[in-house]
Amino acid sequence: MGRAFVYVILGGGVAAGYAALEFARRGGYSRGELCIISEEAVAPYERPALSKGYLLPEGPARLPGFHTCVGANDELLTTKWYKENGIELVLGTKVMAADIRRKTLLTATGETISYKNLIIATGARALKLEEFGISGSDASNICYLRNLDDADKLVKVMRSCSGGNAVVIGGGYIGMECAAALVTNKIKATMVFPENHCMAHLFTPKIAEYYENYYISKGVTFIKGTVLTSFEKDSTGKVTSVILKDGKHLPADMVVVGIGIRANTSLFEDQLLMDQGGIKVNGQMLTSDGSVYAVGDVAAFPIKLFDGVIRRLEHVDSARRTARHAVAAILEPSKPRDIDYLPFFYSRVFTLSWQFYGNNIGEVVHFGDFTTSNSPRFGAYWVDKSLIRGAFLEGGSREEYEAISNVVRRKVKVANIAELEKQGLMFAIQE
Ligand code: FAD
Ligand code: NAD
Ligand code: ISD
Repeated sequence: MGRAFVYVILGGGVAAGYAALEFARRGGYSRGELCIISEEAVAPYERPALSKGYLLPEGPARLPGFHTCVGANDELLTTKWYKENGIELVLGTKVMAADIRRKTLLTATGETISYKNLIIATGARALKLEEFGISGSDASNICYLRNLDDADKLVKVMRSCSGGNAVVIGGGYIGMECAAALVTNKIKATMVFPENHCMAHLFTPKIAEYYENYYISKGVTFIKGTVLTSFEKDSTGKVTSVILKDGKHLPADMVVVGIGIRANTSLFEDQLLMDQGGIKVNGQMLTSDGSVYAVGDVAAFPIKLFDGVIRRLEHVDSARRTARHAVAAILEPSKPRDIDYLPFFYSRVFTLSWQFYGNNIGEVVHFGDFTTSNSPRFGAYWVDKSLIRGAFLEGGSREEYEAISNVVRRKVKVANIAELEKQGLMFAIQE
């Protein structure tokens, strides 16, 4: 049993949705020639909503409201849209094997799907505590967060824990956004992570201090520089406390775990070149096989702005843009154009909102007011070899974010660090 398509998008997440829209806009396929195969049961959606709007106690975001591509203020691609645009959605279908030489995919239902061009958009999976030697994280009140099912479990568990205690494992994006959601849902949150401060991969100690103090003012507790070793459970298998390395017991009605991800590369590891834990592609998102592209979290691609260094980015803007770029490369092979991507990360928690552009390398120059919790506006530049390489801003306007992104994209020269510090945000605005 089998079906044949010209174009197959494997994975039905953010990148798949944006790739579909790009195909539809360019019109480079006929009805029935393009499909998306996804393990998930629903059409592609804006994954970032799962740790933000989806977790709100009042008026939470729900599908179909946040299907792609509303996160980029573009069309809402409902199931009906895919039908109208002749794109087949093969949902609830996991691909178990891929044969790059034969150009076929084998699904869990035993179907063989063949393609002429494949776009791999398999994203990533949440790392499990078991991978760090800690068992029991399948308990009914322990939550990971990667997909809609995880988010539904989290909402259900939160609703059953109102007024109770949550322990959040991990001080990265999931930890920070979920801790904010927990206290907003009237659940006391204690964050536990091994680093000295939150968001250690991006924030400077000074930036982190601001957010930690803000979180503390909202009732979040931080336990830093340590890890958990095990869980204590009741007779029903529910976690009742988290046990830390120093033997301390943290009472827990629920646990949220955000300890990083692994790109979903396993179908291709012995068939395509890998790099940075992902599938290596060139500037057109083409893998080491001439018919196969990779986009989104799974793709390791050259960043022109970083002198062609290969990076795998785990962020939504990158998924959207690499997806569109791959489709353009497929449909316009005569106009090969290398992606020129400016890395962009952001988060929104409580009433705070920040954006970061570029690379956090070099000397850090902070600016703005780090003391107010009321409409704060502060940030930092990263300066390497006298050039602006990265910029962070909390509480900026659209124009201000555009200004900091511009100085990073242009690698503006810094003649005098003290002057940059004095000018702060004005440096970017005046450039
Ligand atoms: P995904 O969106 O993960 O999609 C991968 C798809 O592939 C899934 O549908 C999956 O089921 C499917 N799949 C995988 N393997 C198979 C298989 N074998 N067979 C069939 N289907 C398969 N980034 C930001 O920049 N800002 C944010 O605020 C932000 N918030 C986030 C909040 C959460 C809760 C999460 C989990 C991530 C967030 N991110 C954010 C990261 C962002 O969502 C990802 O970078 C983005 O989703 C990557 O898109 P993707 O299409 O590559 O992968
Ligand atoms: P992360 O990489 O942001 O953070 C992982 C954290 O896990 C680290 O900061 C560390 O504190 C912690 N950690 C690592 N090993 C640990 C251990 N053994 N015990 C305890 N803590 C440990 O990853 P995440 O927060 O899990 O996020 C998952 C993915 O979702 C990432 O790709 C992220 O980019 C994406 N995401 C992004 C956003 C955003 O961009 N706003 C929001 C949510 C999720
Ligand atoms: O990019 C995003 C983001 O951060 C969200 O919360 O998309 C979603 C929403 O804008 C879609 O509802």
